[in-house]
Amino acid sequence: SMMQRKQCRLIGVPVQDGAGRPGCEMGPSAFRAAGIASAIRDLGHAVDDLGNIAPRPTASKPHGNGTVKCLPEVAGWTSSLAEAAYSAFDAEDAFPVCLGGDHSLAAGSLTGLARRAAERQREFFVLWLDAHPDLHTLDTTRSGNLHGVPMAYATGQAGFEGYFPPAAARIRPENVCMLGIRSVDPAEQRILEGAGITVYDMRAIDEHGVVPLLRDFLARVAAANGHLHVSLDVDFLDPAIAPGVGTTVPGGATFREAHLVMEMLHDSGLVGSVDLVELNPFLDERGRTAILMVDLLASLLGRRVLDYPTRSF
Ligand code: HAR
Ligand code: MN
Ligand code: MN
Ligand code: MN
Repeated sequence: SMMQRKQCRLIGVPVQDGAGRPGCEMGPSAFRAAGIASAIRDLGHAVDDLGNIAPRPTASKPHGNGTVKCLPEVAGWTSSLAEAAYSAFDAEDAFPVCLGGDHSLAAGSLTGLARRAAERQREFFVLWLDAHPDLHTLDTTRSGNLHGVPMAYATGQAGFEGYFPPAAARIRPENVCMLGIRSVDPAEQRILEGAGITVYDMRAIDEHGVVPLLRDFLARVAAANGHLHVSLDVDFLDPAIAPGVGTTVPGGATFREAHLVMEMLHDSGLVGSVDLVELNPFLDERGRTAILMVDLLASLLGRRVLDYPTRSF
């Protein structure tokens, strides 16, 4: 078949210090209980479960914005995941999958993976599937929850120096596409306006459907022979189908919209790494959100209804 066989490397990142409420530390265990390794193996890929990483003690100054929570802890997770993701991405066919953990882990995954891509002279692209842009800086966050900042850190916004570890690599904002966005704080709106990030909110999905939006971005990645990283936040999905998350926002992607995104990503052959984040098993219902996230990853890795292409219409 045309399938590219991947060497999937599961990296458990049980961080919850970036979220406003506890529970995400159980995420990696829930993904494993939902059968993530066998779902990937059944598609013909290899799976190496590297276990869970631990945060590395990291020096971090106290921040003047007194609202920022758990800064040394999140800095420590960022440092250890940047290293673990870099190490796991040790071959062209290596396919790191970061099992969260809250979305603060993207500070480490994006910068560690981008460092490796840069060594290989591969342009690094990010598809950010989320209700939120997570584009606060340490100075603009009002909640103080650091799952709201990883995109600002990874794209090199000012104000992280001395608080977070120096970024292993910087993501070009022009190489980021956000899809499913429906909750943006005023400070994030201001950063977005100047940043050069492509943002497709839920209204764009309603008006056009996911197909032309994603097709455009994938064409840009393909033209650059880029590496595509997918960061999938549970709250991209509508809370009616994905209740296991601390930050539910109404009006999210439907079951079929989400699967169609994954199917298109698979067919593109461009994706080389993934984050699965914000799963909060304490808030889930009988594992349904964990199972849905595993099924979406399976679609991205080649699961389909029919074994042969039928898109001749
Ligand atoms: N923007 C809000 C804040 O900073 C909400 C951030 C929520 N982020 C996540 N991940 N749940 O996307 O508090
Ligand atoms: Mn997020
Ligand atoms: Mn979110
Ligand atoms: Mn690659």
